[in-house]
Amino acid sequence: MYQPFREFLEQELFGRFELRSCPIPEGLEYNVSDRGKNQATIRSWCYQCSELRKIRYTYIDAGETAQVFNSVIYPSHHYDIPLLGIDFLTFGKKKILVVLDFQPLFRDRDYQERYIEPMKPIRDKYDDLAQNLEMKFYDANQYFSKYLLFAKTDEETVTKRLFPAYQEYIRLYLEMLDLANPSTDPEDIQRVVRAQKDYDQYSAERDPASGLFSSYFGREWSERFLHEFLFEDAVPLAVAAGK
Ligand code: BLA
Repeated sequence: MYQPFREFLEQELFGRFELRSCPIPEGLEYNVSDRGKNQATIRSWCYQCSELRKIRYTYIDAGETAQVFNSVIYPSHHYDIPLLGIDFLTFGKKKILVVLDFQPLFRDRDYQERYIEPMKPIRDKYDDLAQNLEMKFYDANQYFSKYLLFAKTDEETVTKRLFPAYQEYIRLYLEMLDLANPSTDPEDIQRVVRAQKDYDQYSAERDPASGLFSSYFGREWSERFLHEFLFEDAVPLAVAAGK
């Protein structure tokens, strides 16, 4: 269901950058779960280039039971621009939840002006996809912008509205990156290193997907996937507590 979204992302990235594959830890690139008749596969891709230090995306295909496309793009630490976050989920025939955002690393006004305000015209055009839903797992004021797309929707809207909105957001993001000035100031760079790391920590601790992964692929695989691939810069709680 979200394959055209994945293909579009790949075309844009491969067309603009010299991408190199990043290794995905052994066993995490692909998995298949056979629970009765509902087979589920999970596959992930990871690339980098000089402007983008980690581009990762994952597709879960459990047929009619679940279709998920999830991605985070982390710019190089020389850029303070937001992370690009994508989370499109379909469960069964009915439940479709889509989230798309430029995930801010900082919250000052200047940052907002530079990197978030440019999203407004697109956000306004796709008002139907910005539903101001309440967040249960995350804090909407942390790592989410005020112009995120966040909607409970249906298949037709995914094709007719989300797809063009997605194309516009991705193109804007890549244009923004193109125009951004990489910093060479070690302090700026350290500030971005910390902010991206905090994002991983925050996300690893809150990610509502760990239950989903565990149910398909077991707890142990799920933990590894979360900490060794999705949010590899997060320190697992047990380690942080010195256990
Ligand atoms: C919610 N994301 C969810 C949910 C799941 C995932 C299972 C809960 C859906 C429900 O309400 O039943 C799934 N999250 C995943 C998957 C991965 C993952 C499969 O990290 C990894 C492969 N989530 C993101 C990114 C964004 C994001 C990058 O990973 C930003 C665009 C947003 N997901 C997001 C939000 C919600 C969500 C805002 C709703 C959570 C809430 O209500 O607090």
